[in-house]
Order: sequence, then C-alpha cells, then structure tokens
Amino acid sequence: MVLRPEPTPGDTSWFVRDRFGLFIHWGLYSLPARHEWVMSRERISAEAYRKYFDHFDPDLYDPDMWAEVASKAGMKYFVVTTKHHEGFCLWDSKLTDYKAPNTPAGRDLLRPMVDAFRKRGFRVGFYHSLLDWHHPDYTVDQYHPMRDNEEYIRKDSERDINRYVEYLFGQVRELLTQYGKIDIMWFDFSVAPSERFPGKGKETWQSERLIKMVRELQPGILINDRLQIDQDIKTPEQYQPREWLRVNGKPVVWEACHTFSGSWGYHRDEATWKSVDMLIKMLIDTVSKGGNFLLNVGPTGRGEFDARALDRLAGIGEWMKRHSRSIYGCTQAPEEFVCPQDCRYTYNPDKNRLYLHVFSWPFKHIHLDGMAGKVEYAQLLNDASEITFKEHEDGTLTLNIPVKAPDVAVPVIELFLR
Ligand code: H79
Repeated sequence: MVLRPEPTPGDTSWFVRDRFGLFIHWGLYSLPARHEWVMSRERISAEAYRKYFDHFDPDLYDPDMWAEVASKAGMKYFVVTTKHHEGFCLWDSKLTDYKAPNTPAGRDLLRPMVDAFRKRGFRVGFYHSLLDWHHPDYTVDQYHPMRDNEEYIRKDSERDINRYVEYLFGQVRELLTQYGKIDIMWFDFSVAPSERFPGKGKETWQSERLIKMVRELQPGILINDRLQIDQDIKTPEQYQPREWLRVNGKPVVWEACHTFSGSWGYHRDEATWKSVDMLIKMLIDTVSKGGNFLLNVGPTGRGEFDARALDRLAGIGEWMKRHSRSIYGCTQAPEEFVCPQDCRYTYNPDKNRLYLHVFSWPFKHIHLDGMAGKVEYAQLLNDASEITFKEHEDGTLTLNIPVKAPDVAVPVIELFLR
C-alpha cells in the first residue's frame, strides 16, 4: 500500500507531483554579501543599513535566464522572497517607500520574474517575512537588530504592533491581487519568546484571519506552517527528516528547503558549498520519504546567479534530463519493498514502477529481498539498457549489474512491476 498524505485545505495535487522547486532569496542583503541575517547578526540600525538601499542596482538582472536555468535543472515551481526580515520589498508596494522602485534599480523587480517563470510553465510561490526590522511599529524581539539598544527598546511603548500587522495584511493583499494566480504563500516565521522579550505568534500575526484572507483572494493556494497554524505544507529547514514527516501520527505534505552553502542570501565568502552529487542525493532522499525539495539560490547584487550556483544547477539538470522519471509523480515506495543498503527507492503509483537509486555502486550484484516474481522487466534509467536478473527460491531477486557504473551522478534502475 502506498502512503498518502493527509488532505489539506489547498490543492496539493500538482505540488506532490512536481517535487522540485527553486527558492530565491534576493534583497538588499545581497550587497553586504555575508548572510541574509547580516542586519540582525551585526546589530545594524535601519539608518546604517540604508547604504544598501541607496546602492542596490542589479544591472545584469535577467529573469528569463533565471527561469531557463531553473527549468533546465528540472525545477517546476519557484518561491521568491517578496520581502525578507530586513523589510525591503521587491515589488512596487503602495504601502511603503522601502521598495525596489525607489532604489537605483528603479522598477518593480518581482513582476518580470513572475512573468518569466510563468512563461516556462512554473508555478508561482511568494515567500513573505512576518518579521520586519525596518517597519517603525515592529517591536523588539530576540532577533531584532536593535535588541541590545536600550534607547531603541524604550521606544517600544510608542510602537503599535497592530499597525504593523495591518501593513502586513495590506501587503499580502497587494501580492495576492496584482500578480495573477499565486500557487504558494510561504510565511516566515513565528518568533519564540526569550528571557527579555515576548514572542510573536498566531495571536500577534492574527494568523487565523490572515489565512482566511489569503484563501479568499486565492482559492486553492498552498500555505506553509509558520503562522503557528498548520495548513498545507510542513517546511523542515536545512535538515533531512529520517522518515516521512508526520503530524499526530499521520503522514503530511512536506517540503525540505535547503541552501547550496548554508546562507540563503548571496554570500561571497561562504565555502561550504554542497557538491552536485550531494544535492542530487538530497533530492532523491526527500522524494523517497514522500517530500518535496526546495533548493535555494541567492542572486548577486548585480542580479546574477553566481558561477557556483550555475555549476550546481547545470549538474543537477544533467542528471534530471535522464532521471526525472524517478522524481516527478513519485513518492515513498510501499513498505513491502525493502530497500537494499546504500540505496533509495522511489515509486510511481500510476505506472507501478519502482526506482532503485544506487548511492554506492556495488560489485556485480544487487540483491532485492522478497522481490522474486514481482518484477517484469528492469533497466538502467540513463540509457534504457536491460538489467538481467535471477530469481531465487527464498524470494530474493538478484540484479546483474555491470562492474563499471554508468557515468551519471546517481545511477537508477527502473523496475517495471507486475
Ligand atoms: O529565509 C531563510 C532564513 O533566513 C529564515 N528561513 C529561511 C527560509 C530563517 N532562518 N533561520 N530562521 C529563520 C530562524 C532563526 C535562526 C537563527 Fe540564526 C539561529 C537566528 C539566530 C541563530 C542563523 C544564524 C540565522 C541567523 C543566524
């Protein structure tokens, strides 16, 4: 029996088929180029941060190229930071001056991106920060850049977080009414209370009312879990769950989000870049547990994907070109199929095919316990070359594999089940 996630209010049918998306973190923090949390980490005041606003000039921005690169990597949807915690808006919001059109960029940067990705068949997702370190009514909490500034904290008594929340509602309304059909609304995040400061969660954000508004404006939309009320998607961040994510014991729709290098925003000097091989294995591992994979790129302040990102995306695309069949429309294999060592199974329930991903290529044979009599035909997915097999009385099916592994990042054997 194939596991199915619990139904949710939104339409997840496309989401669990497409499996692979692009996250984009682009904002003023691409100029300091040392993590999107730079304002908080370095306790930078809104005034001191202003220099990035004044110098934001992405003259090489080419969203058509972004969409092309993502499409070639095999991605099917994208989620872009309309506003990150720093408060800067990529679109032409009528509710603030702190927006791309007022920087040297001089225009709405969101619309051409949405158009370019849609043109290539992408579903559209908006990331929107609940935190806002620029808004004058946003009160201090444990992450706020001014959390050590007593004078700033004292003025909290003059701040009215409800005025900020009104702004939040107004901006979400703009985003969901001016850019056509939006498929995902990705809110980030609810703040836990600390010793010194109260938290901000579903009461502060008025999450119930916000969700209601989002659903009225965009029926069918998917909403993530960070408003402190679970909706359509659980979103583990930079970590791989050991098994299909469950809530109250039941499997749910989930999406792992990951970076190339630990930073979401463009980070010039970050050295911990994952290899193409590792990223492909993370994608496979996620789908083998019934999840989606949302992989992030942080474009530069000039508006480009840097060479390291392009290299990884091209490498993933090279693999996806021949192996996407083991990703799209696939999910965790039914429990009866016991996965051999160093491998991952994915399963396409419509086609009744099982995909054996071999993370470490063994010598000559792979033994599949209990599979005798269940396989009609087997082949390597990269070149459709037959894999012969022998069935044993104890129920084992032994695949005869070449000594030399196929020259692909992760070889996949496609098993056509009876
Ligand atoms: O937008 C991306 C992150 O900026 C945001 N969510 C993704 C999608 C996010 N990352 N972490 N958090 C939200 C929660 C807070 C984590 C923290 Fe830290 C750990 C804050 C301080 C320590 C990591 C290191 C982030 C800043 C410094």
